[in-house]
Amino acid sequence: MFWDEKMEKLPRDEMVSFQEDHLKKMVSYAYENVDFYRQTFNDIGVHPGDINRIEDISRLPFTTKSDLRSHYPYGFCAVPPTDLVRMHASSGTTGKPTPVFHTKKDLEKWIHCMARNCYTAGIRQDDICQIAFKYTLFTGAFGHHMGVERIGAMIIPTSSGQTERQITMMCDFNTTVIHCTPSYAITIAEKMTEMGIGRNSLSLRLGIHGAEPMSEQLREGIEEKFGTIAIGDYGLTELGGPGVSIECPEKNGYHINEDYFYPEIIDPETLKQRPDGETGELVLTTLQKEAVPLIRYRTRDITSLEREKCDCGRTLVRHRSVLGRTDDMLIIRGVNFFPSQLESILLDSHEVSPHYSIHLTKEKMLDHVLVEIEPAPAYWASAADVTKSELKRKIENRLKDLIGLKIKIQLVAPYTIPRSEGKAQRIVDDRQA
Ligand code: DLL
Repeated sequence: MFWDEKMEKLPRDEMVSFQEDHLKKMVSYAYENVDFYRQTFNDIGVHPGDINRIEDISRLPFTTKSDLRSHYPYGFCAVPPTDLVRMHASSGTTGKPTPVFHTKKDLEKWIHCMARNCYTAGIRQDDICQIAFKYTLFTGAFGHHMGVERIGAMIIPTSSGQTERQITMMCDFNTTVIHCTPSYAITIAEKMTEMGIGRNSLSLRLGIHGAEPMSEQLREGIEEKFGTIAIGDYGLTELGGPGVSIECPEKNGYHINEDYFYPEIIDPETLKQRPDGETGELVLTTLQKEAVPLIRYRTRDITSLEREKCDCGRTLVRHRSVLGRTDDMLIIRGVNFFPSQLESILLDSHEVSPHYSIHLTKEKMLDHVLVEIEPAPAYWASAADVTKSELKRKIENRLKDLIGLKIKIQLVAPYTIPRSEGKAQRIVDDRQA
């Protein structure tokens, strides 16, 4: 049941004392080895010796992505470059990538977190795992690869793309676990339909899907199309990649590897901590990193924490599904919402396929949203125009009920919206144009 039973089931008081001990060491280590931390601590008059209890973390300054950017490339490294054994970088397509580095020890700990996560999801030694995250600078494929390898299951490192070949390999080699983004899972499922391959031709039983939000509707769609249980995993390059947290089969929140990453939720405006159960921005502090220690890193991801014991027996704190990033939040005529909130409505209707695109424009100084959705091919081919108009109106009304804003829907022909092989690009922002 457990990869690392002692730590996964550690009583709360023991976890807190473990975290306090590691936080103290981490803060001194960062202060002594990273100029940025020495300077920011000195600026606000905090010395590592002032940090004794876990609550003292709130006295420390935050670290942001722009701090990392302004110290590109090696500014946050606490070790000489000769001690580094691996670099990865964020998947952003504009500007310089945000790099992360690993020492030999970091790599070993990352592997441990990923093995723990993959085991929690349900991977066992006799599984055949097809890794359909892209093998590049992106952390997704390498992280999953190393975790599965540690468990001793077989890996098929297909990477993402070449979807027909991907499916053929799943059939021929009896793949039991697929690792990919939720949106690529949908692309694969759609290609299977095109190829006339049903879920019964596959041996799949489990999917691990991360790197982007997966609404409950999207999860249900994936599970139904593949006949799998779909588990979400979460992480970010700056903290090393996947390996921060994962759902267990209870699907009741993501268990955080809190012996490696200390989580807080803050109000992104006031920067004050928020209590368990309240939604806000996730902030993470590395407790064991050697190459790039990060203190109070603002992930920009919106979620909440739950500390009640999970039915799986793990005591590790959980975060709820990430709603989205603060920088992806849309503010249209004063109403705030995340694309993932629209997704649950858009996918709630069997006439609609799970492909949509959100277009933002500016008209007469006001922001406008138009959501393009693709009806399912069979519906599109057979439904009368009047039925299609009704579907459009029905979805518009549901969206209005959910977010209190009239959002225009446009039905577009099947296969019009570009398919994802990694993280889906759902938003087209033409407001500057
Ligand atoms: O996406 C690492 C990863 C790879 C995680 C594979 C899980 C599986 P980045 O490219 O740096 O790293 O993007 C990190 O993606 O801050 C979130 O906004 C988003 N994200 C990652 N996992 C999830 C998830 C990888 N399960 C950013 N749900 C993060 C929602 C997620 N958003």
